[in-house]
Amino acid sequence: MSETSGGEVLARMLQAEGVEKVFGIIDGTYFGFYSNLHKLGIEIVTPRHETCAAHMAGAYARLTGKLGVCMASNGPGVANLLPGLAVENAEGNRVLAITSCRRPQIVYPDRGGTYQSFDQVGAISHLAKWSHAVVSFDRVAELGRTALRYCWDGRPGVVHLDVPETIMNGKVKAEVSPWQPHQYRRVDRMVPAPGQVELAAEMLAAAELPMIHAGSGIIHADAYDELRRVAELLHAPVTTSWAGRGVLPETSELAIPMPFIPINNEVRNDADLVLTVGSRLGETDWWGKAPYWRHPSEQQMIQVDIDAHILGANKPAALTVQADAKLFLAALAQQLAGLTARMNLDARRRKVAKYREKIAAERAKLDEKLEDLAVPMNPAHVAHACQQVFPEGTVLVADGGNAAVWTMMFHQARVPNTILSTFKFGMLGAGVAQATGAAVARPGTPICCIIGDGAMGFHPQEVETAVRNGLQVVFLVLCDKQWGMVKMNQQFALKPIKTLIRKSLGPDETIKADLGEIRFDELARAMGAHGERVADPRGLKAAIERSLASGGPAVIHVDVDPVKHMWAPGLMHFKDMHQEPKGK
Ligand SMILES: Cc1ncc(C[n+]2csc(CCOP(=O)(O)OP(=O)(O)O)c2C)c(N)n1
Ligand SMILES: [Mg+2]
Repeated sequence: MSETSGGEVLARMLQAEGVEKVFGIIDGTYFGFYSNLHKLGIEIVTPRHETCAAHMAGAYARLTGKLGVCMASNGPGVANLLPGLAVENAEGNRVLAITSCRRPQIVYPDRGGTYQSFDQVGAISHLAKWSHAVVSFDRVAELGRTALRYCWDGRPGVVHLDVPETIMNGKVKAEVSPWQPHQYRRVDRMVPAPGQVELAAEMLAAAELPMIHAGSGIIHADAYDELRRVAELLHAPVTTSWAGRGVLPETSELAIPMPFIPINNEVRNDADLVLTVGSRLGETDWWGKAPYWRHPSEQQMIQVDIDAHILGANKPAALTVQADAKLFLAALAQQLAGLTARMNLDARRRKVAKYREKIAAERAKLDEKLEDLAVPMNPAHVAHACQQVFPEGTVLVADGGNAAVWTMMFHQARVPNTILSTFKFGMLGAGVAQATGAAVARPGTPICCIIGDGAMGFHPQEVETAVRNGLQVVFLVLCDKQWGMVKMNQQFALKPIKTLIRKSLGPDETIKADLGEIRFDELARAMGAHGERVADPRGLKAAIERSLASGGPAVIHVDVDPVKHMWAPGLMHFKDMHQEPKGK
């Protein structure tokens, strides 16, 4: 037995788990942890705000399928980490947070006046899958294994381990070599019961108009090919959750892109059987309820999920299957291959062709906005130009507000798992760190981040993180000098008729909705990045090309027409979503 610290034990466990990166800001209270990460060759990526460490870990986890690990130091570091953990847990990203806390003798409970201390587990346990403190050195390894077991069990989310500074740094005589992951957690995929696969295949073959609803469980299971195969065998249209967008490339005739909400509603009302895979059917899926979906009395559901707590949670299911999505869909495809002769494929084809016509018409209507060449530009140009200039398969990060709505409407998801946002949380500013985390996950390829001027103001400092770490993120900041999305809501709340007639109220008619200007291009240059400012849509592509050619991070300050920006397409559906669906 040799001398070791709790920090070393944890670092070695992470190494055994294959962890290659840890995101966080250094501090003396866990020197024993990160100095060992460093010694073992695990890279420490340091943002300039702890909440960004959580988002970077989340984006990294989602894009790589690996565990995202972040760390923060007791008191202020952990307090700064909290919003990021709340968001990453909500989004369902596999993030392990390791934090330091003060010595066990003076915390849990606080002796009264303990420096840099609060009830970290108490706070995080409300926003994580599991959160516990280590109470003595002999439990570091055991609780580390428990944390890792939770990380890989059920729906991904945040798991937290709080480790006292004395245990992190203090040395004791102990066994150093960690258990291997298969010795303490499930490492194989969960196999579906064969009888359930057969039954699902029979139901889907017999259905008149089956459809598939796919969530981000498809991403976590890497089940894109299997999803496509099942959809093709059934000739079933595929809708997705917002976070699942692109799991079936939108170039497929069976893909019903999420932004075309009325067509999504139509598909969901036509289907007599829904195969839901890896989705909770949450509020952004309108809870699976009428009138957005057909009433359960006329629409059966087969629900497949890795997490038993999701099955039948929001919509009644005729068949619930707890299984890995990839294995289930692969087995289902095998079964379905023998049943195609029994399917009413002609009827399904006719329906899908109708949906395609409607999508094309809707697309053409939206694309009329691209003919608008006024200065400052119509925001429609931004995502469109990005898709033309960035290489195919570039990860696109859409931050919140109207900037995200415009981005979603003018981007086509052609490659699975290439869109990041905070779909469930709508956390302004998270996109900055998601983009830098994405660049760590996809080294050597540029990342595109489209973000509002309000949101960029939350975390512009992370441009320096990108510079320091050689991460090629191109930020396109849509500058309307207002909290655009909220200003639009306010206008309708305050003076709806005048808003409809004039399109915009006067400067003193809204409440604190306007912002001053930050020259994001100049700010970028001050941090060592490339900076551009563009207001003319005819100059946009060239600005993106120059930014990419700079080879490093870049910020393009894009002046958009503030009134057109407020009138983002599809906003009324977003407002509707905030009400309980009226169907029983
Ligand atoms: C952290 C955070 N604070 C507040 C909100 C509420 N909110 C939603 S959209 C929005 C305005 C966004 O402004 P901006 O980032 O400039 O984007 P725009 O809508 O102007 O494109 C606000 C304040 C939020 N979603 N997230
Ligand atoms: Mg704005």
